[in-house]
Amino acid sequence: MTYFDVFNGDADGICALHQLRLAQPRQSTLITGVKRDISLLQQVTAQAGDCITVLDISLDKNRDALVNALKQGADVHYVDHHFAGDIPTSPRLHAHINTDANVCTSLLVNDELQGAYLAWAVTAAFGDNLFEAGEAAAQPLNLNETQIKALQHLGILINYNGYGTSLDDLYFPPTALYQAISSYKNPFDFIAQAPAYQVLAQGYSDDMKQAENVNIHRETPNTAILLLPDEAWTRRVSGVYGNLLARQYPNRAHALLTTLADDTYRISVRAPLNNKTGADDLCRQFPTGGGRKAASGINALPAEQLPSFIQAFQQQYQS
Ligand SMILES: [Mn+2]
Repeated sequence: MTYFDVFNGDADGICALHQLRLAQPRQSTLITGVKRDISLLQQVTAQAGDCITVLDISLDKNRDALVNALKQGADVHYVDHHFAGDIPTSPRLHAHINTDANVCTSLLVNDELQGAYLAWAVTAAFGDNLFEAGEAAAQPLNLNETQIKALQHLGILINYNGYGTSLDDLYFPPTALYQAISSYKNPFDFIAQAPAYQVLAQGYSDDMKQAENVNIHRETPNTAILLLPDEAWTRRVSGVYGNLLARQYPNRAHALLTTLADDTYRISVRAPLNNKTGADDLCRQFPTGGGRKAASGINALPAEQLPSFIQAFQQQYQS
């Protein structure tokens, strides 16, 4: 019998697993990848009696592998907040899915664990750019302003580490970052003591300085499109920079486009923070698109579809 932990390589995925394994330590096979690598469940070759935990990856994008694992006789605990579509019914599937725009997987896990490791769930909410939900969830911790800011920055840094086209772009493979975090019950100790924290803080600061020099490519009163070169720093920073812009301009929707060598665009969409809707529907209209209501993306938009993407984006958020 094998345990598999399958999790998104971003802050939410890592902090969700971290909470679960603090509560219930287990030797498991870890399966993860860069944030956008979400077809993860197919990497599991399940056998009867195996226990699979799946965190923070869309069920809709993993349904075939899920159905297959259940058919093989594995038990699956699935926690997520992305679009799920039809959820298979099986006595072996324990699905905890909530696509509310103000929850994240780590907050759902926090509910399951009755707040046992709340500070890590709050960290993840900040990582997923859920600043209001994160602060609301943090109430019982009675943190001061400085401590809240520290968890916000930690969430952003762990999330930042997940962005890239391949693992080569990242400072740490997400398994390594999870392992670096796994011995810390308290995120403030991780911040104070872990060398990995210092590495991420420096990398983030360098990348963000470059991002702030990028001009806006197209702008309407409620939308802005930025065009980024395809370099390791843009692959790392585009998602967190999009989150920052969303917080700075809460009434504006943002699309960050990266020109790729094969004549496609990688796109990150952020709905306005004051109107967290539609980003998932918008991106799903295009090949390789998906995500959540507030934050979504397209992995490889063919160049000839760029005008229709821009039109659909501007139309979606025109008012
Ligand atoms: Mn998430």
